[in-house]
Amino acid sequence: MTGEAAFDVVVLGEVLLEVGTEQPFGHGVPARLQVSGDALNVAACAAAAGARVGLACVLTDDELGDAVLARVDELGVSTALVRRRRGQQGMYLVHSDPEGQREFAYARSGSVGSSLSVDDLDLDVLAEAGAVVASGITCAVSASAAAAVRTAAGVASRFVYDPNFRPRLTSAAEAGVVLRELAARAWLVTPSFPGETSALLGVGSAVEAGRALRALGAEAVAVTCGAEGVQLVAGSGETWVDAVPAPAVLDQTGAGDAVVGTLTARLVRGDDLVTATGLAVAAASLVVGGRGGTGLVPTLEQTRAHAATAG
Ligand code: KDG
Repeated sequence: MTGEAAFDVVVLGEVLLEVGTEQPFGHGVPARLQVSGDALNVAACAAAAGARVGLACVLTDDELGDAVLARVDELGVSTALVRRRRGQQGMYLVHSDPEGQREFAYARSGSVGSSLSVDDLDLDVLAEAGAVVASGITCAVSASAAAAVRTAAGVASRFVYDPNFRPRLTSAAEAGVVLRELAARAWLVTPSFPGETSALLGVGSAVEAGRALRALGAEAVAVTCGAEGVQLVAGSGETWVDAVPAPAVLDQTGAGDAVVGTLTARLVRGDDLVTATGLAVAAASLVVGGRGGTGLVPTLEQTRAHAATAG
């Protein structure tokens, strides 16, 4: 190991084109094209929160891939770990969702992003990174991507796992098995309550979920409880962190990713768990004021100012 690591945070996953509408889908409905995907949303928020961030993903080797790559760069995320090859860019449709209730409609089966594999990873870079982040979505998109996540979890000094359960990509039973396996290697796990904690762990409270994941081996658990706050369960104790009221709620897409990205970045940059979580909930409460996963990515200055309003 020579000197400082290249990255504070490396995120693994698939970048997706996002087609967003404000009305139910239908022929002729005006749509907005954006670049998103949970990995990019996490990476963008981590970069905005002051971390040096790399995104390990696969993009197409055409003009569309060039445009997606330009957006990754524009969000302050390094493109050094991005691989390019022939294939189809994955996408999803989202109808702006203030309540956070809707399922995404995907066109990603066999996409270039889901072809991510261990061969695409630089294991030395992952081992040196301050933290490596992956999600249940990445585990669900293909066997090769799931293997890449397992390998990354094995080499990372701090592995962060966001279960991000998507019933259109996997079953609760399978996602639960993957969660249990990866929790055992995790520095931080970020399930959501009540959806993921009940479907994947079969527990009825956020604290029980945190305890169950700690018992499986996770060092710390941050159970996100939507607009209420975050339940932390860690070696240092069990702490509740209140959410910060959102100034505007247009679309909840990416709110959970904002928590994961901001929390991971601030922990790696040296904040304690409670302070980092306070900033993470503040960032998420600003993100819901934008449309799409990366429609509004607050700067660290904006996030700190917003967190301060919570008193
Ligand atoms: O967390 C938000 C993501 O779910 C959204 O950006 C779409 O990445 C996405 C996915 O694969 O569902």
